[in-house]
Parts: sequence; structure tokens; C-alpha cells
Amino acid sequence: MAMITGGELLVRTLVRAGVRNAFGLHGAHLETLFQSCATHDIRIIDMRTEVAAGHAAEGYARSARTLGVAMVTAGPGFTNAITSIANAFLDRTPVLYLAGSAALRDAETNTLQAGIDQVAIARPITRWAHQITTIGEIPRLVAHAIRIATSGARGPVLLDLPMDVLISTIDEDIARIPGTIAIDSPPAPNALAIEQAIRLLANARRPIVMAGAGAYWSDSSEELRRFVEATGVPVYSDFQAHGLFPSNHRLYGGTFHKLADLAVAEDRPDVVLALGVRFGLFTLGRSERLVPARAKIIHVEIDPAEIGRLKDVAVPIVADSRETLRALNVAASAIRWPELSGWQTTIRNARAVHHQRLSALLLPLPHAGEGRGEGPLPLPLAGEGRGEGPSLRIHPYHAVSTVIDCIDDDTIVIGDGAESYHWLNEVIRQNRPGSYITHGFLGAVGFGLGLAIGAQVAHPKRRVLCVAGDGAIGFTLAEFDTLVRHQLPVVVVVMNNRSWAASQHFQEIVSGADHVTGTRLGHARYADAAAAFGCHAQRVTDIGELAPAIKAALASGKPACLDVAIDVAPIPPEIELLMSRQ
Ligand SMILES: Cc1ncc(C[n+]2csc(CCOP(=O)(O)OP(=O)(O)O)c2C)c(N)n1
Repeated sequence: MAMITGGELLVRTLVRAGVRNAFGLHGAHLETLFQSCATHDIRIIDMRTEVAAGHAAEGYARSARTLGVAMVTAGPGFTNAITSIANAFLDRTPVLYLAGSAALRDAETNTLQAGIDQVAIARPITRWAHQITTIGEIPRLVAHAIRIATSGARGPVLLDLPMDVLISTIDEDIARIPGTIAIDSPPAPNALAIEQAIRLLANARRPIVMAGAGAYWSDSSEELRRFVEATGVPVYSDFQAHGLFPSNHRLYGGTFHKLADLAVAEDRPDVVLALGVRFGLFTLGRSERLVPARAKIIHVEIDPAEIGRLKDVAVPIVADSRETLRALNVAASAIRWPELSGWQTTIRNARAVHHQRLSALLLPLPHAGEGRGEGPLPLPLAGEGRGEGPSLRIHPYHAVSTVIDCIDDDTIVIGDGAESYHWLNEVIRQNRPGSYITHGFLGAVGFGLGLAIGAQVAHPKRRVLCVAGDGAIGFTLAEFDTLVRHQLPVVVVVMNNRSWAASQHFQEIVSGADHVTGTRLGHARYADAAAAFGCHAQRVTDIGELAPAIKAALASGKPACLDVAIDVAPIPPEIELLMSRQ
């Protein structure tokens, strides 16, 4: 007979569930967890703020398609993690948040880091939140939390762990850990619905597949490719499903927003197979700019509440995307599929025209001071243009194109900021799923460095590159220290336009160019800040320096920061589309 602590029992349950890494920031309330993680070789990536630790757990979960774990201490540790919990909730990312809390016996004593009901706060932004009050129940409740987080419509769960429960002890022979923790049993579609779907698709003249986050989480790349090869139906994807279908495939149309390029009525989709798509922000809400009202929708979604939310659905299928594709592939093989080459050419042409329009933006190169709202700034940029008249700043499209041209297919790209990531959306191309992680429904600026840390821990052999606005990177600057301490060679590209550009442009459009207020940033030297933490760092002021700088950053094998002088004037096409939506 051996006695073990609640913390030890919890960590043994995590080990049984296959957890190898966790992200957190210490507090006395978590001490047993930290000690037992060390005993069991669960690596804790100790970070500089809980908000980034939460985002790192999200980045880990999203890039590895698995459970992420974040450990945050009682009170302020928990409250700092709220943005991440909300982000994971809206994007359905499976993260287990383990939050310390005051000892149960200290209830209502005005004790340290207590007095707030963490479970009540977490409940509306988790799939399940619960306080564990008895040591013997730890394995059962941890297993329950993990099952909820990782199955069905996934999402975050929170366990509130009172300090006296974690430090109390139990005979290890009594504390049984469940044999089965995660469930792998994705729901299959109904046979009649598959028949209806196949009939609609086979009779369509302009069918498309829209692949959403559900298609990514159900790991449907192979089945999707088989379906497209058998039927010739072109594919669009949202950001979470980016790379699920190769970006360079002749039947790939682009991200959902590119559907807006199919402007002529007779060139728009008539049947849509929406795989794991949640209609809303990324399909332009109620607007018909992307999916016309008369298009017949076959909507495959694991959560029935998503079906019919914004669009009438011809064939509802409440099931897993991969299981549905499997059934569609069986049915598709018995059918002669119509010739779709005209429709495929329309989509390819739309893609080419979009690309040409963007390329034209770079000729001639715009100058700082000529662009909308840039205006003369009171101080010259440090190390640049001092007393030499206006400096040339780099067009954001030129910058992101150069960045993408310098990385290989295997690189995981994180998009943060606002306009920065909208520009990135225009050029990102990938052949592997889970390799582009960017904003979801919460739109939480500042989450990029945390996400990048999680992705790099999940994929130590792959390169991770984070593109962030200067506003965004400021949220978690101290995480450059985490990169250095944990030897995570993430390359960060700061799109330094000395502005919260999306906010500034919004003001210019809505309130007028003379009413820009509270949205400019100063002359911060992000490369110097990162260098002070021990990163490889370089300031880039000329487009010709950018590619060599990226290559040098990658070759350094160290965490790196490139601070790139970006022209604030250009507005990304996606923002124009969002601003003009009906
Ligand atoms: C946490 C958070 N605070 C504020 C906002 C509102 N907001 C949306 S876009 C934006 C500007 C982002 O600026 P920056 O990170 O510099 O990126 P840029 O637009 O310049 O590429 C802000 C402040 C937000 N979405 N999230």
C-alpha cells in the first residue's frame, strides 16, 4: 500500500490519456501537479503569462489535432486564461484547463486568490466546468472532462482543483484510473440522406465542396481527395481546413472569401456540400455574396444546432465529415458523373484574376506619406530615414508574399494581428492540414505567439513561423523569453506599420480620415526587444533585405524576430469585402 496525493493521481490519469506536454505558469496551488508532472515526464512549458499558456495549449491542440492541456493557478491565473478559454470555446478546440483554487475548508474566509466562483465564470465558455471536491473522484472526472473535450462538437473543459483536494492523499490501490479515456467513435450518416446528397450533387451544374473546421478535425483529407477525384467537384476551405486539400491542386478554389470572385449569376454555385462548416463570420453572415440563396446546401455537421442557423438546408446530415465522405465515396463509385470542365475553368479563371489584381498592387511601390492616413509622423523611425526625408516602407502584400516564398511546405504558419493576417490569407498555400492557424470567431488579437509556442512543441521537427501585427505582438512580448528558455526556434515576423491598422482604417472609413484617434502606435523596436531576451533579431526596412533575413532567421536555429517596416496605407481585399457586405 502506498499513499499518493491528489495531484499525483490527476497526473497519472493524464498519463493514461496520453498527455505528454502541458503549458502553464506556476502558483502554490499547482505545486503537486508540477512535481508529479516532473516525476512522470510530462513536460511543462512554463510560460510568462497564462493568456499565452492557454493559447499555447490551443496551438498544440489545433496543430496536432489532439487534446491540449493548460495549468493555471487560482484567481488571477484563471482570470488571465479567460480569453483563451473563450477562444477555444468559439472555435471548438479541445483544451483541458486545470485551474487551481483555494482549499475547500477556506471557503468564505477572504483568503488569497479566492472569493470568485471560477466554475460559474467558466461555465458559459466551456463545454463543461466542474470543481473536484473528493480525491477519489479525480480519475473519473478527469476522464469525463477529456471525453467531453475531444468528442462530438469538441471544445474546452475546465476542472477547478481545490488545493486541499490536490494535497490530500489516497491509497493508490483504491484509486482506479479508467482504462478507456478518449472515445474514437465518430457518428456515421443516415443512408437516405446520402442518397439524397448524391442525387443533388450528380445533377448539379456548378457544385462545390466547402470544407470547414469539422472536416479538419475529423481528419478527412484522404476521403476528400478521393471524392474530388471521382466527381470533379471543386473545393473551397475555411482557415481551419486550409491544407486539407492541397492549395496547388487544380480543383482548389481558395478560402471561402474567394467565392465572392464568382460574381456573375450564372457563374455561382448551385449545389454546396458544406462539410463541417459553421456558417457565420467566415461565410459573410446573412449575405449572399459567397453562397447564393438559391444554391442547394447539403450540410454535414456534428452539431445539429449549426444546421439551418443562417441558410436553408436541402439535405441535413448530423454526422462526422470523414464518415460522411466515406459513405459518399461508396455511393459515388456507382454513378457516372457529369462533365464539369467548364465550371472548373470558371473557378480557375476567377483564381487567376484575383491573383493578377493583387500583383498589380505592387506596381508602382507606394511610398510612406502618400498613403491614406499615414501622414507625417512626429519622429523618424529609429535607424531608418533619420533626417533623410521620407523612408520607403514595404507593401504588406509584398512582405507576406516574400515570407511565404521563403518557407517550405512543411512550415506551420500562424497568423495574428488583423490586416497582417488578412494579407497572409491572400498568399498562404499549403499541402498539409493543421498548418495554418489563425483567427476564429473571437478575433482575439495577440494570441499568435502563444499559438506558435504550442505548435512548435507539438511539432519539434517542423518550422513554425508567426506573422503578427505590431499591436498583436505587444500583448505577449515576454514570451520571446519562453521561446529562448525552451529552445523553440519559432520565427516571428512583425508587420510593423506603427498602427493598429485595422482599427485605424475602420476609423478612416467610418468616421473620416481626420478622426483617427487612439489607433496609432509608436516607434517601438521589436527586434531589439526580442534580442534582449536572447533571440536572433533583425530590423528590415527594404523589401530586398526581407528574403535574406528570413533565410538567416531560419538558418540560425534560434527563436527569431524580424521587425519589418510596413506601409500602413494599403487595405487588404478581405477587409474591403467585409466592409462592403450587404
Ligand atoms: C484582444 C483584442 N483587443 C482589441 C481588438 C480590436 N482590434 C481588432 S483589429 C485591431 C488592430 C490590430 O492591430 P495590429 O495587431 O497591429 O495588426 P494590423 O491590423 O496592423 O495588421 C484591434 C485593436 C481585438 N480584436 N482583440
